Amino acid sequence: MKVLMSGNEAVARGAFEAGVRFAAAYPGTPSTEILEEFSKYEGVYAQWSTNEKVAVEVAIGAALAGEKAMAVMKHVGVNVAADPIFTVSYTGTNGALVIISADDPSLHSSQNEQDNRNYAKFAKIPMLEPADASEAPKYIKLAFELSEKFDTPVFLRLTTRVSHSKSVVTLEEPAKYNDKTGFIYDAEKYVMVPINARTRRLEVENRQKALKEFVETFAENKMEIGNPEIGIITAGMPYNYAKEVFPDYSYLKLGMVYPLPEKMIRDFASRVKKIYVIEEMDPFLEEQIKAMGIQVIGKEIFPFTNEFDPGVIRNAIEKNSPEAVSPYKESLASRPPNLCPGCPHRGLFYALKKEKAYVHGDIGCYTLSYMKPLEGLHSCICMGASIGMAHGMSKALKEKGKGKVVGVIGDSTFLHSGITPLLDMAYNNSDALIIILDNSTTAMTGMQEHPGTGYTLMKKEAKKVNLKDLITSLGIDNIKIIDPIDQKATRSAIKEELAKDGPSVIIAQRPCALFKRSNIKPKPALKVDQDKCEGCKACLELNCPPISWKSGVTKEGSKRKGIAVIDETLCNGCGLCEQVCKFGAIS
Ligand SMILES: Cc1ncc(C[n+]2csc(CCOP(=O)(O)OP(=O)(O)O)c2C)c(N)n1
Repeated sequence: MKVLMSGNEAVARGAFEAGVRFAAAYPGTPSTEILEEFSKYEGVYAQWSTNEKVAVEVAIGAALAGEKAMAVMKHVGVNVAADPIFTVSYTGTNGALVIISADDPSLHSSQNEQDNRNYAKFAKIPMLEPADASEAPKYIKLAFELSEKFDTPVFLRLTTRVSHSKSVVTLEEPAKYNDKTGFIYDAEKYVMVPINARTRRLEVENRQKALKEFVETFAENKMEIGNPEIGIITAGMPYNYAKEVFPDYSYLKLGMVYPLPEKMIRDFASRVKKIYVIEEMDPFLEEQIKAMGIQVIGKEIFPFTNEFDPGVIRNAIEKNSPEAVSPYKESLASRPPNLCPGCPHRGLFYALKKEKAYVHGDIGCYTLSYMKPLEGLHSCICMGASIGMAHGMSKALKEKGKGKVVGVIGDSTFLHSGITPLLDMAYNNSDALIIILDNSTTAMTGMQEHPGTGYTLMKKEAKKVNLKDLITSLGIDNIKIIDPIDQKATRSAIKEELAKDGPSVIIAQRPCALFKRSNIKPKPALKVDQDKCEGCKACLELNCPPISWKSGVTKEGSKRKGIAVIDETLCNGCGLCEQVCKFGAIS
């Protein structure tokens, strides 16, 4: 049967067809749907881990027990997981281990644009890269086969466009699950103390050699000889773009982007006159091919940044210029993101702004509060960084920072990588205030469960971590729990905790406005009383989507030049604007 599937759905399907029954992940766009889809297949075990490092370690454990296991994450997740990844490359995997990295050229929803093909070379781990969803099932199967054959972890790299676009996928009969689980003692292979690691280090080089030979005949490295004047070496989604605009050129499409098939590349180079290497982001293939002594044209004319599209490729080759940009770029109106109506984060940041604090942010929906008019946070680096940064700044500013330095972090992010820096704060006696925005879910990536929600990915009830107890156990004495929509309570909690010496934590607790399991039911939409509104625009400072401004509505004896209006179809009735209006005009 043929079905239309996204790349992520196709990877999940392919893994299931390959007999994979074990997977762990931490959500992150563009990778998230892989585990969500995989978890729906019968007989599988799939879990959200607290972070990507844990996900990889869980998958390594399963692989050492003989399973075919996969760990899934977005590109920056590989940074978090890098420590175990670099060493499991030495130990090998016993069962099989595939690590999926979903990269995000153009930073559609990421804090950076790193090219994770570099990790393959850096960690000496082979990497496969499908060009679209239709190739994805075959590629994940091949990744597991390679892992078993060479006793190595294997990377499968996707990009946003492969993960999220749909292609026709041919479904195959799932392989029967073959239970090979058990544990074989082999300390020399699995205990990476220096004496053993030195031996394994040599094994890695032997494996590299074997892989380099294997890759010369790997069927997914495909040569298509057309017009011999121009040859294109490419991989992944850019192959489709190039094919669309230059169907007649000759192609070497690489299914394995590391290690490279040197003989095959030399053979291709001997058959064409001029070679372009077409790849998004880094000159990863280009540099390696140039190091073989083969002349190619690459980043002289293709951009280093952003996703390509057929227009980028056509422009670059026809205009022979790195200035070349896509002719399609200008057509979409920009739509800046905003917090949803009823979002609890809005209340917290509205109150926090009044303190004129130095706020270190983190990654989640709340990051959106940095924009005007809330201007709620003033830095954001990576998941978990807010706490360490607040602590560092507070120590550096000393007296100048007293009552000023704040870190804000979501509940999922806190559990991902906020616990250790908070322990550091307690241990080193910080004066910073940390605010945990506990909306009972991982909202930004689409409402995934985490240890604070009380449910697992597979919809089983789970132990729910008690944040207050956890934070107390780290050595923090000043802890307050507030509802961030309640402005009076929120403002006084922030004021009080900022004034204290030593570390403080406020847990701002209210479920996400879109959260289905919430016990807070949406209330009727609020309305503006036209007679009472003085047109002061205080409610507009909330940047709440339903609130807008209607000019030209004047009132006798008043400075009013217009009034606030609430779109009832958007308002969720949270009541924040009601508290902000000094004239009692909103109810
Ligand atoms: C290392 C890493 N992994 C995953 C992500 C993707 N991601 C961005 S924010 C976020 C979590 C947001 O949840 P939470 O902290 O609860 O805040 P909320 O969005 O619910 O306000 C995730 C998983 C990322 N940016 N970096």
